[in-house]
Amino acid sequence: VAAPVQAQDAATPVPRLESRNGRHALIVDGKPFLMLGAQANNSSNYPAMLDAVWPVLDAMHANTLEIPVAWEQVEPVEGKFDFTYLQNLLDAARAHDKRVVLLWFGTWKNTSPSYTPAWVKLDNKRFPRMKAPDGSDHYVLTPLSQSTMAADRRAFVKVMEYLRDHDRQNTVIMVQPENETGSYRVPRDFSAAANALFAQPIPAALAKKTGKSGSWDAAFGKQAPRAFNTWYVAQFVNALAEAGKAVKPLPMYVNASLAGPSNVPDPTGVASGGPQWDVLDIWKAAAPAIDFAAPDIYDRNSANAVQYLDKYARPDNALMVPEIGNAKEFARFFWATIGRGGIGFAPFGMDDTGYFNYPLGATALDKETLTAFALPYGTLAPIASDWAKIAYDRPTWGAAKPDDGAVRETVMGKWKISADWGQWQFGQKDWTWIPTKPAPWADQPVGGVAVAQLSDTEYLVMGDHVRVNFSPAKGESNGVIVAVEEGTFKDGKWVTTRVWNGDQTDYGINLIDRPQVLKITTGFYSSK
Ligand code: N0T
Repeated sequence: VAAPVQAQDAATPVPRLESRNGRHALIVDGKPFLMLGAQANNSSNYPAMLDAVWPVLDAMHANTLEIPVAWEQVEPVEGKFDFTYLQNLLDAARAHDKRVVLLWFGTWKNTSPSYTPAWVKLDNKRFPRMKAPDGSDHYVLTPLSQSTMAADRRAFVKVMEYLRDHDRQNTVIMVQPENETGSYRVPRDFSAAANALFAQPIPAALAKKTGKSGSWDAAFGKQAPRAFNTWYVAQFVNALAEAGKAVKPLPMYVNASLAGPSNVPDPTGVASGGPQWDVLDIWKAAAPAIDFAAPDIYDRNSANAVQYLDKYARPDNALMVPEIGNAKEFARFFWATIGRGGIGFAPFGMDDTGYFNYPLGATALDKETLTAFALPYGTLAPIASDWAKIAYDRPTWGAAKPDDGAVRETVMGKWKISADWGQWQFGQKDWTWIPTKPAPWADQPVGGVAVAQLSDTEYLVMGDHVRVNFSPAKGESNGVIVAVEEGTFKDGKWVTTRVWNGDQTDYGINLIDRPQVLKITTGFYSSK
């Protein structure tokens, strides 16, 4: 299910992100890795809570836990570091055969300093809050403070040193410095020093990246306060990432509290400074040590969720979904994510501590909810590395059932591939010659498919609650499905379990509620 167990303490190659031809791969243990992730609740970052985490990950077939480590817990007293929890986490993750993505809750956690140590929270002179336009203190620590940055960086580097010295087997595969950075309501620091900086021309690196010039106002208009804060937050986070990578060069990413999939948000109505899709170029210019930015998706509207995926899947930005709601309707977006070459996915709040962030996610982790994620993860778990390797090299496509249930289709090579929803496995839902009742999933927000084109004639197909159809792209009448093989990969080679035919293929390829992997071979017959 998960990556092979490493001998305790044996050094392995440090995980890295690779990109080529606009596609991306997370390399772990020297080979492509698909992160079948799950994020624990915010306050599960204590040894006593970890036992409530692993059974949920096991039930979902997850291979990676995303979990915080907080500044307040590693440096409760300035200069005195405590890594008891981190060691506990490494030991337990290894015992449960899971990898870890470590979330550094420092200066910004959902913008707020809530996870900073008391000695930071209470010293507003050394670690100043932003000023609102009226001169009052805003709750967010300013990104312009060098003393805040230096203190946060020192603690973060200690964490990275601990990993360098105690995690030679790379149980921790990625690090997220800070969490949902930015500032709500007040889009930038309005202190006198900040105002002076705001009156300066924009930095040269930003001018180069964006082709803009002049003052912040001249370059960014209404978005100027947000662009300004984005630049300085990104520089701050970059300073942590750069120093941390100098110690141990793990991949590092940042996550965004999203503010709409297509609009340019009002700077006062967004986590201003965070890596929302419309300011990614600012982040790229200011934070070269950050490997990618990632969307935290809590929007159940299918068109919106898919637009977010498209906005973050860029040749210069690997797609990874570090948080998505854990209600069952979010599970379908796993297929849309990996079909876009996504390197990982993680529903949020996956532990048995009894906390639920509804209305963002589920009201309870009942069997139905867990199964919605366990099915796609269970499909990919045995072939996760094979898929990640294929997706790095070959064209892929994925779709989630849209809210209106419309068919989704694409052209890959010589074939049109369509995904239909709410069909039984036999026949057509619009048949009238025989009484039919709708499939139980027909009115449910479930269903998805992922396809990889393996060669000119072969396709790998996976999904759930979907009917997949292949037809010749140009309407040729001599196109045929040569074989539909169910199977898996062993040592990187396809192994067939059985061949689907007859009822199993007469009405399309129906993937409903089993973890099945199909290899479909197509062809065009000649009459000569
Ligand atoms: C997410 C999660 C956790 C007025 C929410 C989403 C996680 C963080 N934040 O459970 O806190 O650590 O990254 C923010 C969504 C805000 C919606 C507020 C509406």
